[in-house]
Amino acid sequence: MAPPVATDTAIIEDRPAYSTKKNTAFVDKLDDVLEDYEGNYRFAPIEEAQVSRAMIKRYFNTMYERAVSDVVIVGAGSAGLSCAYRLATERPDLKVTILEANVAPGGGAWLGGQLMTPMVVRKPADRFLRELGIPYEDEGNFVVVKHAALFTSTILSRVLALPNVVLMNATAVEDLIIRTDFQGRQRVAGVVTNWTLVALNHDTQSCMDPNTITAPVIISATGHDGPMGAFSAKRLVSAGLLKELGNMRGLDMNRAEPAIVNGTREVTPGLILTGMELSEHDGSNRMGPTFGAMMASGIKAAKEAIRILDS
Ligand code: 48N
Repeated sequence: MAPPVATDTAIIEDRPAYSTKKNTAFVDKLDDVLEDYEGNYRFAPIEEAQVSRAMIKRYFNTMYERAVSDVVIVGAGSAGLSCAYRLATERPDLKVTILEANVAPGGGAWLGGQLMTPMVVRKPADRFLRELGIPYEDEGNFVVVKHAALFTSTILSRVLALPNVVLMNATAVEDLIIRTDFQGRQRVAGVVTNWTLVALNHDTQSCMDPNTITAPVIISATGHDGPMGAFSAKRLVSAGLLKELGNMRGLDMNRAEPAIVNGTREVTPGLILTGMELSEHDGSNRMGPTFGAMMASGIKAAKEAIRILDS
């Protein structure tokens, strides 16, 4: 059962003794609110504790409720977000939990290439842009979104608006939950998490233990670079579930993009790899500054997850 949560009115009733205002003052003053830009803008009054409790009760209720999820997506880059969008729209019954180590989700999709802003997407991945209502210029075999942030901010807003999706950013996956299933196979059954600032400082303190989220399917889209790139692929090696990493090969756009989309799969029971993390697992080529395979592989990962959950 979810823990009891205080309601905001309880705060007004148990106002600290030092407060000079009567309980009803705050409630009556609601009609004093004034959107005035001539020097008399007036907000509804608030207690600081109301702000704290409004955040705390929602955040920790979410942690409590998502301790068991249907699908966990590790990494909110273009592949992880595309996966979350397709999965959560196709299956509104699923509790989809996205874990993103950075405070800012989006991964490498805020810029195109070499810090330039336009984002190139090769056809047929432009269909996904049309589904999201993202405008682009058509260059024949590919399209160009005027700013990568237009794609990333749009898909982020769509994903976060979905009622069955939770995004926990500034939250790192530090390990995988790996169990032996009833067939004697090693199965990934969840993730081990910590706030990223803690995860990055384990060497400065002792025993800052992690938390867990269990789920029947984990989709890892942690990219090929960055402080924790290819996290799950590397963990499979150190956990003895993968002999060695394939290591991402040199750039070849025409080979790289179909390899990532077609190769997106359940690499070990319970764990799907997608996006550029897969290139490190399989040893496929990199594609550089073209993002269609990130969108399409994320969609493929969503379909794989649904196949696994429904099997
Ligand atoms: O954007 P990325 O890095 O990964 P993808 O696969 O979504 O997109 C990759 C794409 O941006 C490219 O690299 C392009 C196409 N270039 C290719 C090339 O040839 O260079 O997003 C991964 C996300 C990031 O936001 C990380 O912060 C996050 O995953 N992350 C984690 N989140 C939680 N726990 C972790 N352990 C973790 N590791 C990474």
